[in-house]
Amino acid sequence: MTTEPTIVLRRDGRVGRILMNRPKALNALTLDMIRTCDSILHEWKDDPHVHAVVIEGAGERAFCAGGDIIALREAQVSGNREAADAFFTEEYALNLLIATYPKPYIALIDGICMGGGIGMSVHGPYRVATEHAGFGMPETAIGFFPDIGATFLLPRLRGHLGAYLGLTGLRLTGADAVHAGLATHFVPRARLPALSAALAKDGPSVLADFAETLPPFSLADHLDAIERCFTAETVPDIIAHLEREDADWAKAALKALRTVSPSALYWTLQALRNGANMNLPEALDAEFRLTKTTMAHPDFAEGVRAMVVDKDRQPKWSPPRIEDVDPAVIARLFAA
Ligand code: QUE
Repeated sequence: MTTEPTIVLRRDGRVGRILMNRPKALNALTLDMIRTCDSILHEWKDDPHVHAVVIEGAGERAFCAGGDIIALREAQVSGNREAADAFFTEEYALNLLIATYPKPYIALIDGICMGGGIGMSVHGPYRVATEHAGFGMPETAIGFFPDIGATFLLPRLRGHLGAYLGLTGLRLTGADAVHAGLATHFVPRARLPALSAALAKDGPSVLADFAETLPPFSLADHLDAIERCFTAETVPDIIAHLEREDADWAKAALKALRTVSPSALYWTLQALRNGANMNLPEALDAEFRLTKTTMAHPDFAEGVRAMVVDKDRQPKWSPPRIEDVDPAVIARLFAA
């Protein structure tokens, strides 16, 4: 029996190619995958034949759905903090390596790109999104928080879009991701093979030839209202502002906020606020510390159970309501 490698590496013309290859698991990142990417990026850094790196996900459904949170949940519930620490230490180091990589790093994002998948793409200089791309940071739905440097990235999006995305977990299409600044180029799926071949031949300068004119930002008419609502100081204030907006986008946002972990809303808003004043290494360090305290909260194991393990989508949050979250309990998670 042969097992498929979870990362497929290939040299092709002027580029080194990385394929995340767990299509049935939506290319969710295991520690092995993170280690393989880290070591090849170090090797290619000093390889004069590799002028740029191109990363893609296998299959049509996903670029990368995130981290292997099933394994992380098991590590947490069995008290194996070393395993969780190793995962996040190495994942965040890889995010920083991508952010500081001395050669062009080009992500071709066709399908969902969430959490750890954002970490594998958005820190690089070139992020190509197709009409099938879906960008999201849905960690509040699993009782976690937007990590992988998202506490650095999200507060820097315009008009408090980052708080909107990070709290609700709602997804952006590929074109909207370009408008929001998460992606840099919009290229139809049908042209990706030609783009990929051209990148191997001529490097990132070909991107401009493939990028399509963007359709309008679907949130364009709501940006002012999003800013008004998500600039609010506290989670209950954001809810109160949204309740005053008589619009479908606000109803969808409210529905999302009332579904995800109430505690995670609180610690996510605080983490995003803190990250606004940090550089990327500082934000990743703060995120690492926050993984320890938030994963020990019952909502993490319960959220992963409900959304990914049992898939019943009926998490029992503690406390169950936004109104019952004690801000002092949240504050302690940041002091640890
Ligand atoms: C929220 C999330 C994640 C999620 C579902 C959510 C997430 C993540 C996965 C995921 C998906 C497929 C897999 C896997 C994990 O799902 O971050 O191992 O095979 O990684 O509602 O934040």
